This record gives sequence, C-alpha cells and structure tokens, in this order.
Amino acid sequence: MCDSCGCPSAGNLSSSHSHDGEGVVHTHGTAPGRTVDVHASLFAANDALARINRDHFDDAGAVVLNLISSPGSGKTTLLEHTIDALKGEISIGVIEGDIETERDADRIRAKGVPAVQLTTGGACHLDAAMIHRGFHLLQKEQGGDRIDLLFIENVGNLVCPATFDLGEHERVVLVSVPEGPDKPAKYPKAFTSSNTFLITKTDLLPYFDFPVAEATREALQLNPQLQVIDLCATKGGEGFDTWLGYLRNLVSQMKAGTR
Ligand SMILES: Nc1nc2c(ncn2[C@@H]2O[C@H](COP(=O)(O)OP(=O)(O)OP(=O)(O)O)[C@@H](O)[C@H]2O)c(=O)[nH]1
Ligand SMILES: [Mg+2]
Ligand SMILES: [Zn+2]
Ligand SMILES: [Zn+2]
Repeated sequence: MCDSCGCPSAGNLSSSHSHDGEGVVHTHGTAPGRTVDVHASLFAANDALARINRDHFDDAGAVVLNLISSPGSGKTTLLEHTIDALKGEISIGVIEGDIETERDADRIRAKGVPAVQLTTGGACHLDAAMIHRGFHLLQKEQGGDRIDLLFIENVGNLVCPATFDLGEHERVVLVSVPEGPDKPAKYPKAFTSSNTFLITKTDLLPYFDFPVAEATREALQLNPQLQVIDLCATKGGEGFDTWLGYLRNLVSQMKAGTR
C-alpha cells in the first residue's frame, strides 16, 4: 500500500516469509531467506519521538486521542458534534491529518476550536515527528491557553496508522455501519492496538446488514480490553452520551493525576 512511507505492506513482502508487523520488511526481488531490516530503525526512531510527544502532552496536562478509521467513517463529523456538546466545559484542540487539503481543519475552526492541518503529501498515516511539529504549532496558535483534550484525526486508512505510535494516551478506532461488520477480523492491528472501538452511523442500521453484537464479539475476541461504543454523531442519543462520558472521565483523570 504505502510506497511513500514504506510501511509494511504485502507489496514489500516475500510470500515465503511471515511478517510480524514490527518493521522487518523483505526487499523486492531478493532470494527467499535474504532479508533487510530496513524498518526497525524507522520504527525505533518513531517510538523515541512518540515518547517525547507523550511527555509534552503530560507536561501540558492534555489528554490526547488518536482517531483512526477508513476514509469517511465519520471522524470529523464526530469531532464537530463533540465540540458542540462540550463547548464551555472542556478546552479542545485538534490536529488534522490528510494527504491533501485544509478542509477538515477548516471544519473544526468553524466550530471555534484551534486546529492544525498536517498534509502528508502522499503518505497514508501520521507519524510522531509530524505530531511533534503539529503540537508545537497548535500551542503557538493557542497563545499559551490550556488544552484539556487534544484529538488527532489520522489520515483515513485502517492499515498504516495502526503501526505508528504518536504518543497518544488513547487510540480510538472507528468503523461506520455502511462499511460492514467484518473490519475487526480483516484489519486486526487497528483493533488490537486501540483502547476504544466506535461503531458509527448507527442511524443507518435499518438500511445495512451490520450485526452490532457480532462485530463487537469479534473485536473483543481480538482485544478483550476494548471499550466498544455504538453511536450516531449526527442525531445524538445514548451511545453519543456514553462517548461524551468517556471523554469527560479521561479529562477528569488527567486533571486528578490518576492516569
Ligand atoms: N448518516 C450518517 N452520516 C454520517 C454520520 N457521521 C458522518 N456521516 C457522513 O459521513 C460522511 C463522511 O464523514 P466525515 O466526518 O467527513 O468522515 P471522515 O472519517 O472524517 O473522513 P476522512 O477525513 O476523509 O477520512 C459525511 O457525508 C458525513 O455527513 C452519522 O452519524 N450518520
Ligand atoms: Mg475527516
Ligand atoms: Zn503509511
Ligand atoms: Zn518539542
């Protein structure tokens, strides 16, 4: 998938070798058994920067969530409605990741919340270095005002973003009802590496074959620690309230120093 970023992908792998997803990638055209450990250092460098990011976030007292999903699962829409619901209560900032355009950051700014748009120019994920830059830009834009809750909206992609630690405190994976219930089984790393699984666009359940209980069961089989919330961002309701409660709880824990 990812020629520009060199993430582990089927195209990089020899079919005769397994791949652990941790950065050991086989080169094209080499004889079976010859491997080049070209990505271990890339991931080690990313992880080192992610630790620095986490220290920055802790020092600033900001809880940071990394949202990952396929394109169009409803990440920005969820943020827009979350901002509306928490305005005046929790100070929010957003770092947006896309391959091109400022559009998602513009949508967030239209809600009166500071946003930094990172455009990757081709790479299909954000990495810790981009977030380090983005966080300092956001702090500058805030002019020293505190951010309690920082959302990172990753590039729409269920594969590469799961492999890059950004230094976030919580990783949230979204699957929308029209995408189908088989995504946990097909894209396991996104679910094994996440804390929370949001099933979005539940207003569309009458029109799609999406057994929520089955998708939840498959996700929990992969990761029993996952918190699963099904919600509709646009119409609100019980699931959306659960999401807001989850965010409020994270912010309270951060302020109390219990996380
Ligand atoms: N019916 C319904 N549509 C929704 C809901 N949430 C988002 N949408 C629609 O889904 C489409 C994509 O929403 P976005 O929020 O832009 O999705 P995204 O995940 O941010 O997309 P990328 O940034 O491109 O990855 C838009 O047309 C939204 O109006 C929902 O709860 N119900
Ligand atoms: Mg978006
Ligand atoms: Zn990538
Ligand atoms: Zn720094």
